[in-house]
Amino acid sequence: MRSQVVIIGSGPAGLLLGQLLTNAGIDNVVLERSTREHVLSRVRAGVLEEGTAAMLEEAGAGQRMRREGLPHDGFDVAFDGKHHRIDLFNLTSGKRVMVYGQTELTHDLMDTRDRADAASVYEAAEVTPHDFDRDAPYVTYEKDGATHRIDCDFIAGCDGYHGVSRRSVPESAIHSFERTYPFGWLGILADVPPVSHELIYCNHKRGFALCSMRSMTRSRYYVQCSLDDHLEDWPDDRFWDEIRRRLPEDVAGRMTTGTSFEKSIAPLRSFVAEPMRFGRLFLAGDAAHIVPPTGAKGLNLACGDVRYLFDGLRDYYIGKSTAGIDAYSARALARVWKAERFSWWMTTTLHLFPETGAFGQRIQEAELDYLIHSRAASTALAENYVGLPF
Ligand code: RFL
Ligand code: PHB
Repeated sequence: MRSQVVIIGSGPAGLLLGQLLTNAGIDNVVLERSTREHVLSRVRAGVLEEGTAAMLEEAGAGQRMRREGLPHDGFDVAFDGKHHRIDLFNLTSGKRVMVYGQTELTHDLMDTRDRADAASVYEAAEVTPHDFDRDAPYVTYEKDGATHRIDCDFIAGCDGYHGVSRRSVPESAIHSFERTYPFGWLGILADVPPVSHELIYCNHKRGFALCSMRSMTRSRYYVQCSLDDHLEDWPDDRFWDEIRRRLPEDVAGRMTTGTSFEKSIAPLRSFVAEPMRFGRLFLAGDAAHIVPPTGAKGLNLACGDVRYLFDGLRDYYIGKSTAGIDAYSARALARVWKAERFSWWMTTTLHLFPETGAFGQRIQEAELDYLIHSRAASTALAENYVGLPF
């Protein structure tokens, strides 16, 4: 079999790239290790930048988001028992974000791909990219007891942090940068109305907390937890008690609690692999970089990579120019590092870091005080949160 582009991974990056290519008449196959149901069962991101929402529209998959997504013009930062609004809309001259779950976005892109009759192979085992340092790359995989081969022009590695694409590159050709954080996020989903119509990011001496949502009847809440914690340590009652202790009293007092139907612990990590192109293999999304979730940047950054990669591939096939694909890695990395900086900064400013001691705590207090009293500081936060331009 032959296809112009083989896409490894059916997450947001792979599906969005696939749809844009399909719409441009560039044929592509998506190879996914898991089942479609498994991909859709992962609860992850919730906040889309305007640029991400616009790309979903461009791909022809934006109808449900337009109907069901919640546009947000601001969010609250809470500390020292009080909360302060960051007015995204006014600080950025009219930009906002869209609260719409990654699960929904993935669902919409899968449905759009089905309608376009584009090829996806789920439960593709042992997916392996070959010869991407030469002119005729190909990808092999196992399915139903047989080995399959797809010859192609390019391979897009959109297979996440644990995928095969980055691991296929010789170690000497890749440079990785990493920071881990000494805590995790315990997150729950519950069918209770959100405590506030906007998100609340909360710094507290017991640790960070975040109030988010999926709809006006479904809440997504997080608390900073220890990396040694297990889900059994956190029955719902303990979760609700803990998050209420961390929130300002007026917020905690009006919080509706209920039975959670999803609960998970995620470690926090910053990671970048450079470069993002190796001959005819491109890395995009979590395959190339990870951010801690505090700035809501992971999914958005994956879509930013797809912007540059799709534009480059379109120029290659339709404009007969290699300029876009040649510039891909440098353009994507310039934006990636800014989002890495922002996510690291938001994580550092809002979480409890016991090892930084009293000095670290005073610096954090000064940072937050400056943030809410300086229009310049609030603007810098708002500008990064709504998303830097592509
Ligand atoms: P994905 O979504 O990980 O998709 C990769 C796909 O590749 C498949 N795969 C393979 N397929 C074939 N062969 C192999 N060898 C393969 N290995 C892997 C996988 O099964 C999967 O289907 O990467 P992508 O597309 O780059 O998308 C990135 C986003 O998913 C990620 O950045 C965000 O979810 C991060 N993230 C958040 N991002 C935000 O923008 N806002 C948020 O609020 C936010 N919250 C989060 C998050 C990530 C979390 N976790 C658990 C990592 C909250 C959490 C808890
Ligand atoms: C979420 O709703 O899951 C969410 C929102 C904002 C973040 C991280 C996660 O910064």
